[in-house]
Amino acid sequence: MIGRVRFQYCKVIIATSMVWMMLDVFVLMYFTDCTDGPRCSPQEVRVMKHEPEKANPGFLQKIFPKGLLSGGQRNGPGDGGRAVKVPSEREAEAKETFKINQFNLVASDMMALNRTLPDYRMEECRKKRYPPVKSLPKTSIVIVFHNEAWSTLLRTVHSIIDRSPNELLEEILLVDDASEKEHLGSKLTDYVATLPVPVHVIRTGARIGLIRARLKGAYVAKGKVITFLDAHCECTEGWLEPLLSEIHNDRTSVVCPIIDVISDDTFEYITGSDMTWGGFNWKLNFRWYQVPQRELDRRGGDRSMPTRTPTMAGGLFAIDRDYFYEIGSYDEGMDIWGGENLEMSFRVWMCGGKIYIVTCSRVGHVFRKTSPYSWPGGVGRIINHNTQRIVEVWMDEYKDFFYRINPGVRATEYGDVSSRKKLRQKLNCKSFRWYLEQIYPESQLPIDYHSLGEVFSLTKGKQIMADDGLCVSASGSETKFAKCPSSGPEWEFVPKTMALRHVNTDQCLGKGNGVPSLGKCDGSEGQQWTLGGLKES
Ligand code: UD2
Ligand code: MN
Repeated sequence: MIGRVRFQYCKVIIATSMVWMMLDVFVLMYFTDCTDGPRCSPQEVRVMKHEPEKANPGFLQKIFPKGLLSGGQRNGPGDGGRAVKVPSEREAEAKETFKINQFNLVASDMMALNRTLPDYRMEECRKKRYPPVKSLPKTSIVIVFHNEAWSTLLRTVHSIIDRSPNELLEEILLVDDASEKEHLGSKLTDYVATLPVPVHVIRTGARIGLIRARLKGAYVAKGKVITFLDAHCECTEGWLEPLLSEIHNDRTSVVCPIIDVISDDTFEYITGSDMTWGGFNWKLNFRWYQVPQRELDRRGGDRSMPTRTPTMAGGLFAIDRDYFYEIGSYDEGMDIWGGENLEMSFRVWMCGGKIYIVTCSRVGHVFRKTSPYSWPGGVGRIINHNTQRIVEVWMDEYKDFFYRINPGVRATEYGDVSSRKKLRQKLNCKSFRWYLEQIYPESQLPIDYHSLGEVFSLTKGKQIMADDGLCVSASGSETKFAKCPSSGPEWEFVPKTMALRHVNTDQCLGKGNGVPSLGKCDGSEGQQWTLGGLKES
């Protein structure tokens, strides 16, 4: 599907500038590869010695005095987290190559692999004192990738090495999920061998998808903690200590950094809100929502305290290695991409763990609008397969609600889930209702409801709920969607005519297109609604 791009290698010699001499750092030459003729952009690691560095741990820290790396003083493209301006003569090329990875490859290739970023932490975080490095657990970092670009992958690796106390890094494990790019072959293995931290490349052989690829990485990980990252991230100053320190305090905590946005267009580093947490909608899509007041109160208004989050985005988190296995690692029956984050979120909460967003830890991620790679068997089939595995194992009676809202999902086979059900039993996990009531009461999954047709539900509070927190509200002779609860009790079901009557205006709800209509109650078929749903408790 994706147009193959021919990668030729060429070499660019970059000499560092006088500024660097004045800064008393080495003047070095560095050889890098780039993709083809006119695109031989300086994809260098600036001021980096090109020699095997294994014997010299922490050399980046020595070269870059503290504060220099994080201060954004350099002035190359993208330094300081700034947007990259692609020169006009390369705009066409940038547009053309965007489809390879679904981000601006030209911009990424223009930036140093170790571009500088400011320290984005809030004041309170910078003041925090964590346990000394030697008492914190070491971590293995697992990064899985399929056809990742050289510059984004290696920038992820460099940002880890540059901005973590290297004593805390057991190793970095790069799991190659059957990539078909030449730059990810022996060139990658050779390159990472020069880095000052052990970096290993693991090959899955065949395309197994991100979930099973992560399991492969986890399997060989030696660190007491496993930290998972996507292959297009940038870690910022102080990102690791707060994560490890939470796990050190409580090994059943699964911790995520704040995920900042690296623009897919300019690679500008844009900080995300610390007031956001993870949820999901009726289709079981992961969604970011505003942290509710209840959770702010629990933290006594201290925004530097970790936020308890109902779900995690999935790509970036750390977990105690033994706990990862105790709690059921991942569902190996899941394919390629999707759903594993909700599966793990439900499982961790329901089976006794916790999930936090650690607001003192920030990692940037290139969010893409569409997926760049192939989906063997089709996107729909894969997502439906994975989603059903969540629904069947974890959602109890809410499964009926889910299938009624998403009838199409059922058409896909989902394989055998008996071992996952057994796991749930063995771990003595709580019910999905418990999870909704105790962990995610803000969820838009109606806790008590009757379902209306396939799309709406009538709640006990006499509201008609649709997806994503919207309620049907009357406005004159029409209806509109408004944030729930829209206003007081609005709708009641009239069993005799099977109508939904708008209490204040004495009109009835008709089955319009998309947004329902409102009209004089006439008992017609277009105003008849069937109620189904859960038994009332
Ligand atoms: C999000 C997560 C991602 C994962 C996904 C749901 C973040 C920032 N990202 O989507 O980690 O949880 O939701 O499954 O929270 N990959 C493979 N093999 C494949 C497909 C993907 O190795 O067959 C790699 C890919 O190269 C990348 C990682 O898996 O490094 C995540 O994939 P993505 O970046 O397409 O996922 P994303 O960020 O859209
Ligand atoms: Mn990603």
